Amino acid sequence: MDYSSAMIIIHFDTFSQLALENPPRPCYTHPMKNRLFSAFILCVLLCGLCAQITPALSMETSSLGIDFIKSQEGFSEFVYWDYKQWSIGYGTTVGEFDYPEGITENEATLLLINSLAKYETPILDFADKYNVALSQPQFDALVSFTYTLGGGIWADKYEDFMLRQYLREGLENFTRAEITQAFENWRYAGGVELPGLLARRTREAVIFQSFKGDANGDGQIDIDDIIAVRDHVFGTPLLTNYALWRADCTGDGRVNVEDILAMRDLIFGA
Ligand SMILES: [Ca+2]
Repeated sequence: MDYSSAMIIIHFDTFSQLALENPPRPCYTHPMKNRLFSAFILCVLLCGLCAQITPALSMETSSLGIDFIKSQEGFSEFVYWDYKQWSIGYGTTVGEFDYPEGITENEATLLLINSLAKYETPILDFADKYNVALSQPQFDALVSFTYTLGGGIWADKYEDFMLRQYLREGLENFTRAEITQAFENWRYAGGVELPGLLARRTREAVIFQSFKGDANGDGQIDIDDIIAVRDHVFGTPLLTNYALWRADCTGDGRVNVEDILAMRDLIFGA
């Protein structure tokens, strides 16, 4: 919801109500007060406009995104050597001799959350610079991607890598297979292909290409998605995480019969 617009509407309604209850009285107002009031109103309007045209700058990794990174990193109570650096918890970089007593899972989650800004900011800077709009699943997938590669990957000197190129040129110009491949290209560490890293890239690509109605995440809305949501609604809840996000076709935060009807309308026409 655009709260800035709502606030302005509420303010105008309040002003209208006050005007009805208190008819204007002739009075003297110093010209400087008029100018200050005009400047104040202009600032309020400009702030509202800025809030509307820079939504990407306020994005944060969702709780689903944090859970995904945790699931991919795995938990380590003690410091360990992770390819190029010492890490602890859910892959948080630390010094070799930090946390000699180890950490709990809650402490590790806090360390992870506190470290996310350094991966989120380069993505947001890139998105802002090239006017790239990102959905929440797209942003989450890019944060997970960047978590393993470092924020420097979004620097201009790496402009030849495919995912970056696709984002700049518009994802609608590329196929689902091409976008998946753009993620899976980053499956090597030290020149060695790592199956675990490839699996993570594939999962990131599915999250990245999430859209409402495609419950099973295969890239299209069809009868299989309706069956998946039907089974979830009428049987044992089966859908979790981003599948639940995709199944929420109406976008009201719940998965129910209304989503099945919305998906039916998308498939067969309203
Ligand atoms: Ca589907």
